[in-house]
Amino acid sequence: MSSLRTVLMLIAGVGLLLSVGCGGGSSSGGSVVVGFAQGGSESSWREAETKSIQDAAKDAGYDLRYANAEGRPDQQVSQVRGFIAQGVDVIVVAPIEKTGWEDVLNEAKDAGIPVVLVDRGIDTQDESLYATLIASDFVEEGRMAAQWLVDNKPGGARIVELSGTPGADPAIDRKKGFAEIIDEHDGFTIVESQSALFEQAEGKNVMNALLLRADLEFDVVYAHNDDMALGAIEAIKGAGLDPGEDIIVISIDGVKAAFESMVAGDLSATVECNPLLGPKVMEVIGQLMDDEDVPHRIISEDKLYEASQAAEALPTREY
Ligand code: GZL
Repeated sequence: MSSLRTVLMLIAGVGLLLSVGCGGGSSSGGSVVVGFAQGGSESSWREAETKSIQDAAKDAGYDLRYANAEGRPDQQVSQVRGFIAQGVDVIVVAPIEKTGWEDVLNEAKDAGIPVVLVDRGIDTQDESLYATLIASDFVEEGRMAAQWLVDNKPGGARIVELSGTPGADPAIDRKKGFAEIIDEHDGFTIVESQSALFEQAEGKNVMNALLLRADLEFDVVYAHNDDMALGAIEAIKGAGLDPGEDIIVISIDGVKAAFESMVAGDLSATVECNPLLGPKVMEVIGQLMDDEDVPHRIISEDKLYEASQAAEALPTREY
């Protein structure tokens, strides 16, 4: 074989390799640019989610641009608009609220930028505005918490609900699922429901105020996340009461501090809601960059843990 022919064959081979081997790369040919619009830092769950997405992007070799709206919905919409202006390859959003997304997601669609919703859903008539939603089933989480309660307090209960951020998908659906189950059982009533914004300090403040109310009697606290439950537990102890005995506290998320609280006998149960969504998000981004179909809804599996299981599970908790 002449050396010229060998060189030509090598060039053709390299060309072929390049043409089939660039799946997963950005339209510009460099590494995939991902804009991630996080909604806040209100809970330990969210800190774990942020880290998971940042770490997984690094492992995948993607260029992650990170914005955090710290609980301000308008700011989050502007940050998504900023990513569109930068021409990123894909936008990942953890929406603070369910509403207010149609305009900006239409702009992303017009710009040809796929959107991946992570951890919370949105209200829209147009399902084509996002490629997929990767999140837990929050109605089911609420049902699991309520089921534990009716099984473990069969005589009934007067329940205070500490709800999450108003307008947020998990706050709406955790309320709905919980109410659905307790409504089927006599003697279970929600005597008060207030938002504590998914924050521990706010959980403590709200519970302090409720404990001072002479008109309110309750023996259960259902918190939409662990941070608010842990704040409520501080307040209950501060009032000289025994959480787990005088007032039963149950919540959702399954963060490490919740397991520690269960081992200490304070929290009675928590429904795990996995924040380690990064690897799944990056897998989906890879598929989108390769023009593969992705399911429109990807549900993370959740599971309830009660205090008796906490000591054994604690060493294995990853967040
Ligand atoms: C759930 C997530 C919720 C967590 C909270 O996917 O949106 O928001 O339960 C968090 O702890 O702040």
